[in-house]
Amino acid sequence: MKVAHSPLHARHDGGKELHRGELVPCFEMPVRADYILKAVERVGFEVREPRPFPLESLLRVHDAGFVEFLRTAHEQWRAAGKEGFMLPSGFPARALRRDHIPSGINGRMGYYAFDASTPIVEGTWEAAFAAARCALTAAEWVAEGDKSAYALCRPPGHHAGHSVYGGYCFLNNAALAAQHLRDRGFARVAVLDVDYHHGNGTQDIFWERSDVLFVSIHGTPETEYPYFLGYADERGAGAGEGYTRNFPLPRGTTWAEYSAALGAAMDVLGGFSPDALVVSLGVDTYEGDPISSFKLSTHHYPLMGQRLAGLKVPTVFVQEGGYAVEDIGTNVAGVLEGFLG
Ligand code: SP5
Ligand code: ZN
Repeated sequence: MKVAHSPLHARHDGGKELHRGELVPCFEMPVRADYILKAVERVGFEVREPRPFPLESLLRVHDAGFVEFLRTAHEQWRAAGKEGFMLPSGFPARALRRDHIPSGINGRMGYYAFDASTPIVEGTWEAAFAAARCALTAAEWVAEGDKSAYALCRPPGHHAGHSVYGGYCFLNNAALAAQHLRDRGFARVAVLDVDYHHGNGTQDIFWERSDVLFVSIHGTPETEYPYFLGYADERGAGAGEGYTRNFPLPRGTTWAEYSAALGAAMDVLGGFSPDALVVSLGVDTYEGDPISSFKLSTHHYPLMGQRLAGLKVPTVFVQEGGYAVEDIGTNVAGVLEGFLG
């Protein structure tokens, strides 16, 4: 399996996130990618740099003003005389919503962000754009005939919507891969999101579409991030009604319970008869994860990969979360090796 990876990911570093009322170093840190890279090299995968997809590629799933904000946010921050990482402190919540985009950097940031745990630093744009290119490149390899490919993306993407960022995500790498497969002729594309957190961004992007099925298995938003989306009754709208499916599970979920939900998700995927599959591969379902509470063990990840292979369609894996850094590589490589059989 080929792996798309860019060293530019390391430019997204040095920010802090608001966690339990305090600013702490980000759980989503560069060393995550280093561990994954080592693990995929150890099992013999070929690592390549992404192709130079242009900025316009991003506009297939993202709003132009949003992309322009991300590209220039830190410049605007510095032009306002500030330095270091940027975090928003005010948001257009329910009573304040009138869809005006403030010109000042703080209001602008709050307009596009949905949490205070996703700092922008000077190198964030470069890293996020490189990650998006990794996802597009992996999708392109599959369009060219590879049966599977892995995009080692960092920062992750599944929380980023059409015009919002949050949850450590800026550009939606998995959605870009899915859209690229559509654009390259795969008529029906399914996205399966196995990250511990609901993929609200991917859901947002494909909410009204019937050509891209979105299925997510995650910790229940009643208690888990992102809190406001990911409930079982969210099933898409308009032409997309029935083409979004959510499987929320309680804290403490074990492999037995997870495996049953995965079976139900696989049935939905099989019923769609996809021409290609994108897997939003977060391994924060791991028992050792510092911010999550499922109980999957390292030996369960190859079993997950094996199950996904059962769909027998070209598959693009896109890296999402996973914060138990020392085990992240083994767990990711486990899924990929299990898939290859
Ligand atoms: C891509 C991805 O996995 N993003 C996750 C973003 C989660 N951010 C906020 C997490 C809040 C976690 N609450 C911690 C409880 C610790 N026991
Ligand atoms: Zn996650």
